[in-house]
Amino acid sequence: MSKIQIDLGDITRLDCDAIVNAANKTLLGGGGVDGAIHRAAGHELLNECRTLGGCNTGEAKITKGYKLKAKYVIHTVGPIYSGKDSDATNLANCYKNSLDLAKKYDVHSIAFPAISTGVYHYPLEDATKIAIATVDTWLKNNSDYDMTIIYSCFDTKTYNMYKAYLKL
Ligand code: AR6
Repeated sequence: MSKIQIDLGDITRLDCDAIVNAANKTLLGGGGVDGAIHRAAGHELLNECRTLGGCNTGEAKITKGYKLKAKYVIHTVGPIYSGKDSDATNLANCYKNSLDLAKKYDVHSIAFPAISTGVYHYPLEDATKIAIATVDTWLKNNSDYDMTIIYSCFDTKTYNMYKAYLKL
């Protein structure tokens, strides 16, 4: 059994097993959702991130959630939009690898921000379609696993885009 939800607002306030961070390759913090997560989780998150040795585009690493309600933060690095075919593959890998890692840690509810659609300039509509298709495929391939997906949208434009494509 799985459920898909959309939430409008700040991902750091969500009460779920894991929230996903749209990080950069250093995993040492930044602006956007990355900055918000580091601020809300506290400095211990940065200390743990320092031990991880960074992360390649499309891959994912996990830490504890510290002061967040979420038990874990899954850090993934989206592509900086370039218009190449590899952008779509890399973005899809962010969602797939985050979900694989989540399952390994017995996570049953996970919130995703709209990875790469901020500072990394991935066109929102294309990114939304990739996110939804990749998550749907993962849920189908893991149909014996109970996973709730929350698409965390920080603005109404993103929220409405997800709403249109999810047909909720
Ligand atoms: N909760 C949910 N979504 C948020 C929040 C929040 N608190 N804050 C922003 N967003 P971005 P990227 C949305 O730029 O494009 C960082 O500096 C935002 O409105 O955070 O993957 C990293 O360190 C947008 O819809 O991530 C990297 O250097 C979405 O999250 C770089 O930015 C993603 O925007 C990553 O860029």
